Amino acid sequence: MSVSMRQEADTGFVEIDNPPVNAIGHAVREGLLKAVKWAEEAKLARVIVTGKGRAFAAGADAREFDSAPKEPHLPDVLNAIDESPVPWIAAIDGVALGGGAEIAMACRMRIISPKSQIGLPEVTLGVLPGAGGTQRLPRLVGLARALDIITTGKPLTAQKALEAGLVHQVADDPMQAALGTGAEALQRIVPTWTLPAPDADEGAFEAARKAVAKKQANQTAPLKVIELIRDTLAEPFHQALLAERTAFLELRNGAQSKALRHMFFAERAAKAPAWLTAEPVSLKHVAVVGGGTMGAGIAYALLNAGLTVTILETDAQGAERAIANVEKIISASLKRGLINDARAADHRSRFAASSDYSTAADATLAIEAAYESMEVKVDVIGKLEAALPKDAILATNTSYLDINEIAAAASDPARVVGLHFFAPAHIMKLLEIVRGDHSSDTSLATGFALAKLLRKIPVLAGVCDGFIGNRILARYREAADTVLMDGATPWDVDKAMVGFGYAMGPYEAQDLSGLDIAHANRRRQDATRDANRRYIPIADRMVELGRLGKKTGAGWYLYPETGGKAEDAAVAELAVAAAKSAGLTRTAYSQQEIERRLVLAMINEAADILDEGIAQSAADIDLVTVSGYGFPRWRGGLMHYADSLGAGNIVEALEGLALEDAVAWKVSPLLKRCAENGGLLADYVPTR
Ligand code: 3H9
Repeated sequence: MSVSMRQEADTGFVEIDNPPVNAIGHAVREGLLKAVKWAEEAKLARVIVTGKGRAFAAGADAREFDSAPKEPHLPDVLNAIDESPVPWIAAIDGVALGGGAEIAMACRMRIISPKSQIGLPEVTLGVLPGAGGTQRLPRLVGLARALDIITTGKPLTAQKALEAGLVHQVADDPMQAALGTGAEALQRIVPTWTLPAPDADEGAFEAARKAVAKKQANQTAPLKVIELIRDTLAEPFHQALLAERTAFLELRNGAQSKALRHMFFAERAAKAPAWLTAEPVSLKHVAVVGGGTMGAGIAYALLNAGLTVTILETDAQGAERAIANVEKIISASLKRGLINDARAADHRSRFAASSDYSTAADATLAIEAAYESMEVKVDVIGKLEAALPKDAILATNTSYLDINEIAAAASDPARVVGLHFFAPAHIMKLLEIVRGDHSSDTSLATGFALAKLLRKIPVLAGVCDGFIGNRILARYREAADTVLMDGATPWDVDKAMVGFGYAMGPYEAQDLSGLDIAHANRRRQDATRDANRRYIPIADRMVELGRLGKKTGAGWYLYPETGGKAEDAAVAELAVAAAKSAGLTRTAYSQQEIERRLVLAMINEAADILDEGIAQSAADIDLVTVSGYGFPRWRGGLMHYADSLGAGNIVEALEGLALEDAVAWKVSPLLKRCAENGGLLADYVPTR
C-alpha cells in the first residue's frame, strides 16, 4: 500500500506508506490524489497527512527520473491539496525533503516534531524543486531565506523551520497537536498558493548568485533556480508553476542531474558484496598504531562511533603526542559545535595512549597507521600478533606498500587486511578495503562493518601499487609533470583542473600534502620503474631545494607569512631549465589541452584497474575519485564521465597521444573492447 486513508468522525487520516523513506513515486501520487477526492466527497472538516516509519517523505522517487513522467504529476497533486476546500495538516515526524517538503507546504498547516528536518535538497540531485517549492517557499519564508534554502539544499531543523516561518508549530507529538487544531483555527490560515509573493529584491538575487559562484561553481541547478524565481516572482502562481515544471524537466534530463543521481545511488549501494557472507568480529575496543595526524584522525572517528580506542606508540613521548593530537581534534569539534562537553568527556573516557601493547590485549581490531616503511609495518604486525587475541583482525592503513608482503610477516596472513583511510580520517568519507591474497572473509567483513559504523563509503580494492585511488593519482601527476616539463607552468595546470571542477589543482594539492611524501614514493619505485617510461625530474629538484610545500613556506607556490599563495617565477624557470637540459623544445598548452591530457591519463589507468579486477566496478572507481580525490561530483566520477565521452572517442584521443609517447599512453585493452563492442565501462564486471 502506498497511501492509506482512514476516517474518524470528521477527520481524515492519510498515511504515506512507501518504505523505507516514503519516496514519492507514481503510486504515492495516485494515492494522494485519490485521498483529496475522497476527503472532499466525504465532506471532511480536515485531513491529517503523515508518513509511515522514519520519514514523512524523502521527496520524489529519483529512480523514476530516468523514465518519461507519468500522470498524475506531483505539482498537480499538490495543487489539488492546496486548493481543496478540505484543509490538510502535515504532521511531520521524520524527514520532509524535496517533494515531501512540497507536500507539507501545500497543506494549510505544518506541525513538526523536534527531531525532524525539512528542506529542499533538489540541487544536490542536480534539479530544482519542481512541485511548487520555488513558489510556495518564498511566499512562506521570504525571498532571501528561500533562495538560501533552495540553492544550498541544506535541510532545516524543526526549530529553524519554525523561526523561518516554514512550519506553524514544533510539537513532540505532531499527530496529537494536529488533532488539537480545530476547524476554525484552520480556516483562519489561508491556502499557501493564495499568499502574496514577496517583492523582487535584486540584492537578494545578487547575494544568492555570489554564494553559488563561491561554493557551487560549474553547477547549473542552483543558478537556474535563482533565475527562475527572479523571472516568475511577479507572475500569477499557476503560470509560474508551468515555468518551474519546464525548468525542472530540463534539469532532470541534463547530464549534471544524471551524474549526481548516479553518485547518490552509488553511495547507497556501497556495501559488502553479496558473496561476502562471513560474520565480522565484534567491535568494541580498537587499537590504533601510531598517533600522528592519520592515527589521531582514525582514533577520533572510532571514538565518535562509540568504540574504545588505544593508540599504541613507540615510547611515552609518542603516547603523549598522540594524546595531544586527539585532544586537538576533540577541541576543534567542540569549538565547531559538532559535539558538546558531555560527548567530549565521553570520548576522553574511552581513549588511552600507551607504548605498552598489552594495554590493548582485548582489542579485536588493530589499525596500523605507523610510518610508511615496510620494516616498521612488519615490526608492528609482529608486536600486535604477540599482544592481541589470536583472532583479532590486523589492518594496515598503508597507502602504497604491498599488503601481501606485510601479511607474510604474520603467522596468520588471513588476519591481515588493508584499511586505507584518507586524511583527515575523521572527515573524509572514503575507506578503501584492500584484499590481500590471503585476507580472510572475516577480515574483509570486519572492514565493511567498520565502514558502516563510521558511516564511511567502503570500496573493495585489490593489491597493487596505490590500490585504486593512489594508482590513478600517480598517473594524474605524471601527466601533469609531463605538460609541466614540455611547456606549462604549475599554475597553468592548476587553473585547468580547477576549471574542470576540482577544488584545487594537482600542484596546490601536493603543496598541502608535502612534496617529500611523493618523493619518498618515487625512491621506493626506482628499482621497479619501467626503464622505457619517461621520468620527469622537476619534483626531485624541488625537494633538493627544500621546497616541500606549504609547511616549508615554498613548494610549487610561495606561501608568504601574510597568507595566501603566490606564483613563483623560479619554479617556472626550473621547468624551463629541466626541459633545456633534456634537449626538449617546449610548446604552449591551452587549458583545454592540459585538462584533456590529465583526464585521459586517469581514465586510461582506471580502465586497467577495472580490467585487472583491482576495482570491482566502474561505480566503485567513481566513489573513490569523488570521495577521496576531489573529482567533481557533478560529473558523476571518473568512469561515469568517461562513459559520457564514449570509449570510441577516448581510444581515438589516446591513440593520438600514443604517437608522442607509446609507453605513457598505451591504450587500456578494456577501453579498446568497449570501443569495439559499444559497451559502457559502467556495465563491465571484472572476471579476475
Ligand atoms: C524531488 O523531490 C523533486 C521534486 O521537487 C519535484 C518532483 C516533480 N528517491 O539514504 P538512505 C532510497 S527530488 C528514491 O540509505 P538514510 C535510498 O536509495 C528528491 N530513493 O537512508 C536507499 O535505497 P536502498 C529530493 C530514495 O536514513 C533508501 O532509500 N530528495 C530517495 O541514511 C534509504 O536511503 C532528496 O534529495 C529518493 N528521493 O537517509 C532526499 N531517497 O535501501 C534524498 C532515499 O535501496 N534522500 N532513497 O539503498 C536522502 O537524503 C536520504 O535518503 C534520507 C534518508 C535523508 C531521506
